[in-house]
Amino acid sequence: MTRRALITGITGQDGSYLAEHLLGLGYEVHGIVRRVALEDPARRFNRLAHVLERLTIHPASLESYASLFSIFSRHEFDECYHLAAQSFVAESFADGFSTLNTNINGTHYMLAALRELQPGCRFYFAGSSEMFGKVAEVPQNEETRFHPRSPYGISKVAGFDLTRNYREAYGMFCASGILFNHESPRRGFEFVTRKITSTVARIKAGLADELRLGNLDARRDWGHAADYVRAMRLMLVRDESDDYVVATGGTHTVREFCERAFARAGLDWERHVRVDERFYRPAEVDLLVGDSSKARRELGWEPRYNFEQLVDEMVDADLRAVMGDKKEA
Ligand code: G4F
Repeated sequence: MTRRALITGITGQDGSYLAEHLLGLGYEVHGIVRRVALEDPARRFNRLAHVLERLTIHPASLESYASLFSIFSRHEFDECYHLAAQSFVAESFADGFSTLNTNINGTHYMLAALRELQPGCRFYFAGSSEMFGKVAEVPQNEETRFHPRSPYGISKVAGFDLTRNYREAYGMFCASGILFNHESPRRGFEFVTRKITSTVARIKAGLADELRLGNLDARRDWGHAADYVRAMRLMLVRDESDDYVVATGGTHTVREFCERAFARAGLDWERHVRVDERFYRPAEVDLLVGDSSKARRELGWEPRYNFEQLVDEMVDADLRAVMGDKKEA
């Protein structure tokens, strides 16, 4: 029987890779998007343009329990991937209230509506390494204590706790992935990796000369989003629900990302990168590196991309995009 999946956040980086992955496995894929997105399809669905005709899109808002209830009362799902969130950490410092409202209530509404109407639907929650924050140990695994350092991280800890509580209190199949940073050519421009690779391309094309960044010493465990969405599904096809760290286990500084990205385009990063205090955060998460041995052992998951392949793919894609734009201009 064809399995039917619902994805919140389907227009984002992870949502688009997950939709492709599930379609490739023969799933019927549905997505929730806000009504405003439907009014601007060319921009909002750009990551999904190649598969859009194969998807069923429902207008709904994570801020409205009634709109989610309405979808679950009309359509039955086998699996629900809850990816939608305000996911930019820096923005969560600027507007903590709306990050907490959207991320916590949105997750709670999803779980409550499922419990009411489809308690048998399997639920995936997009947890984050930001939950570890001021890390208690290195590397971090499923047992590591949470100490979030941003409103975003706090909202993800609450979502994680809600998800576990629905599993324990109501016996629902609820799993959380604790995903470390995952990037790709579809990453939003506000995140540091895409900010770097898109600016590298603009510098190479002569459209910009400098790149202003914050903390170059921050370290992240960067993987590829296409690898990480495979882990999400593997969590939902197990006999029992559980929580898993998904990470490469490798760590690099923002400086090292710059070095590799500029070199890929034949540029010297030190000639173009400037440190700008405006991009520092009130509280930083300095050393995130994940121990994903449980996911590798129990899910049979492992990443296919390494750090260098990830950076090169992102730079190459941005170079192609900028050169294409220049030709058209
Ligand atoms: O790319 P970032 O903005 O990602 P961050 O904060 O690690 O969060 C991402 O990964 C999380 C998983 O751990 C997700 F949960 C979250 O939703 C998001 O996807 O920043 C990475 C690092 C930070 O330490 C930041 O201080 O890069 C540093 N950085 C230095 N200069 C910068 C900049 N970050 C941004 N966005 N812009 C800068 O100019």
